[in-house]
Amino acid sequence: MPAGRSSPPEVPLVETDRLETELDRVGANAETRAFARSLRDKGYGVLDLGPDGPGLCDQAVEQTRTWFDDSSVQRVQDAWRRSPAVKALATHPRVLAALRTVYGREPFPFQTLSFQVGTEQPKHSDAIHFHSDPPLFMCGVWIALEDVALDAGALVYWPGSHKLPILTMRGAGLNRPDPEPADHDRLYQPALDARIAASGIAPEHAVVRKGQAFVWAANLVHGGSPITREGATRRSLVVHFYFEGCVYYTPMISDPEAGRLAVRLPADVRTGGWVWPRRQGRRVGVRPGFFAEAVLRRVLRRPVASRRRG
Ligand SMILES: O=C(O)CCC(=O)C(=O)O
Repeated sequence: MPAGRSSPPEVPLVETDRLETELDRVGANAETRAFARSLRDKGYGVLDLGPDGPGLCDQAVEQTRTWFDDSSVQRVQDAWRRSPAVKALATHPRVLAALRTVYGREPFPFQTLSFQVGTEQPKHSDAIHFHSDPPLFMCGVWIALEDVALDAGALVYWPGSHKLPILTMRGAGLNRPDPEPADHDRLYQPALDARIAASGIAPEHAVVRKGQAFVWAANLVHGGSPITREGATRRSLVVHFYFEGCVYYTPMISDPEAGRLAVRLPADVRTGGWVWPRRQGRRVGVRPGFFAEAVLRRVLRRPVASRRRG
């Protein structure tokens, strides 16, 4: 918990009117204030990693290059386990300090995804993949490892969509207590598409520079835009963060309305260990499959490559 606070907030400070008081309390500089207000109002904020950022980006590209020698590899999960530069970016002090201030709990990175080209990923909110109890203590940090060009499949996002109600599997029309990943494509995706169309929100693109981090709130709708220039690269690192002292779960296979959570055991990139889910300070049981997976990944320390479909 950040120094000077007695008990952790149940709602991220960035979602409350206590944000400005906190910015004053920590003596936040102009960049952090602008970042915090943008995250509050639009659901995203940009941070510059500072003088060491571009060099770390180059090293991260170099240290992950051989994974992409196989052109069918689309992404590499958890390269931080082998690449010191990826780990340094995922635990960058500027990012940790800004998140600590705006959320009011201690942030920890639990996963990294390395990309060489754009993902063209359909629109989604991370709150269907990773969520927390109390809610919204999760965010994504997208780091540009090279300057981003619009035609290289820039990250696309719908500003302000983080304020829409969180779409759950039941909210998307599922009438069972045991959602499966296939239900996501069948129900969640069309329901989210319809919700965004009805909102009238126009999409924007994250055309950021090498060494900048684009941070999105858990419920900001985002995805990868089409690559319109053949052969364009879009080297990037996505770092997913949780915050200490929460329950962590996978909403896509949970029934939060009935209190049935698929509780995860997230890795802790800072230490190489993990962070136990907790409610009111007490440990909460983890789904056995997730426990086994966490143990395996910790022992093997091996990044996982995913190939393009089709
Ligand atoms: O990098 C992209 O194009 C999308 C990444 C993304 O949506 C995610 O990791 O949640």
